[in-house]
Amino acid sequence: MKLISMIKLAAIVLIMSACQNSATKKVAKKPNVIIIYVDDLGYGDIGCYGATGVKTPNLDAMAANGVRFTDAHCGSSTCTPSRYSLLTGEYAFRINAAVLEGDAPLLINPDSETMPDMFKKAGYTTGVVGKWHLGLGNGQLNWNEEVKPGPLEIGFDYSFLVPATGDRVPSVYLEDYKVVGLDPNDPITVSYDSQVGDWPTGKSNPELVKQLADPQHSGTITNGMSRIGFMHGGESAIWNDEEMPFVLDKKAKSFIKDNKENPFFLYYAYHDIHVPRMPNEKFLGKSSMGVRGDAIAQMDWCTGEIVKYLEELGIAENTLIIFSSDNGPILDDGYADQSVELLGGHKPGGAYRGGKYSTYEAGTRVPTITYWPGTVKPSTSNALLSHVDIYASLASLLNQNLENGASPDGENQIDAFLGKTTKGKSVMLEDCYNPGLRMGKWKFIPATKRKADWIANAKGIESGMVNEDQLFDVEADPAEQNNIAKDNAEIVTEMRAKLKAIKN
Ligand code: NG6
Ligand code: CA
Repeated sequence: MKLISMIKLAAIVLIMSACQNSATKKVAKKPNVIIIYVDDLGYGDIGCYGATGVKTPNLDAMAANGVRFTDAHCGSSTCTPSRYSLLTGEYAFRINAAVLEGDAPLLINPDSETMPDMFKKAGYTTGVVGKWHLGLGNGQLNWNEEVKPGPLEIGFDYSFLVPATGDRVPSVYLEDYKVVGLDPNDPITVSYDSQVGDWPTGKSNPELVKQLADPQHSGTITNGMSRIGFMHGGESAIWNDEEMPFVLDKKAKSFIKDNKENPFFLYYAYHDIHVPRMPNEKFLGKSSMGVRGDAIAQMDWCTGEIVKYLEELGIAENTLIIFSSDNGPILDDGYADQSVELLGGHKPGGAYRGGKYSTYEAGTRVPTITYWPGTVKPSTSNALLSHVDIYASLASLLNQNLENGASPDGENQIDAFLGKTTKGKSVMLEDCYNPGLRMGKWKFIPATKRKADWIANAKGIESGMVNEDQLFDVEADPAEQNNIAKDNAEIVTEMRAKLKAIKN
């Protein structure tokens, strides 16, 4: 080869490797994203939001070094609808989503575009660890075969699930399509209608349970707790509630480790602090409020573990964590767990009224923190935000177009989520049993004749379902005590029209 062509060749090789380098650098810059979703954590339940009965040092540090939101809302005041809107960017009322039983079919249409689909298109590996509660299968679930469709059909590459809730059977983990630890000679049968097999229930053998339960939670006893629904078999697969946080922590960490070299999205959904609350002995007595407070301490520990692990792996500065909850607080949600949640003036819903199941503010206004060391500047933001916007906001962060009807109800609020602006949504739906609307400081809940069946009868739960229009100024009256609908007829008319427009 002539010298001149050798020089040309060397130059080409140099340019090519430079291009490759910058391509790899660009890939490495794609931030990992972890959504940590707590179950039933109220606005006032952690230290940085005013908790008094329990210490949450890990979350307080995260908030002090991230953005702490004071007016961010989950999609709905119950689990299934909130998670549906988080992962699809669509309000759950559009498909009539409600709290699902443990054998309900998959709620998200596998043909629709989802948040994990968006991440995959952007070149990410996607995983879900923890509580699912979005249904599995097509309606004829056989837990002894491959359980699908599920998360893997809606965009996740990996899944390790608590299939529904901690208080619903089957009390087994599902990894990808398979029940973990299942002995094929001891198959699982599940029913939500009537007793299956001969395992004791909370109704037949209340002397066997660790916590007494209401009639709905008096089905089959597994690991000393009666649950909703009946199951038999799969004994070797039954989870141990007290070990659950460690099991989930291990799975979340191994997913992170396996993907530390490439961009990943992890949806990490805790079982805590949902019922049954059975924290590990490591956390018993960590709060002054009984097991509900201890479960908060445990949840705080789990969060600290993830932050520390990212630091250990050297990827903390390339990882955005979004921390929040799927609905507001609830005290005894079926079990008499002897907690003294209100001791010492602890306010699970903070200054707000209502809680889980409710359209009042505490139903959906939940602790929300974004944390991305080196990128997100520490601040407090009063931007009005909804989790329904997270999908569209992350798509914008990754320069992904939303196509084929993706995220129909989501707005791009990425600047607000990253604390670059405190201007959030101008109008926000609280997609609860009786949907309400926020417009700036105004909160409107339309009159309804509908009764929230058992919720209306449940002690201490204010659903917000009343037979007259309600309008509150949540800035001046955060506890929604003064209904000023009658004095502000024009605002009521405007907000009613906006609510109707969203519904249509
Ligand atoms: C309700 C359960 C409640 C809880 C909830 C789901 C009764 C009386 N109550 O139906 O205990 O499991 O469903 O909670 O059965 S959520 O956080 O997943 O929405
Ligand atoms: Ca919940």
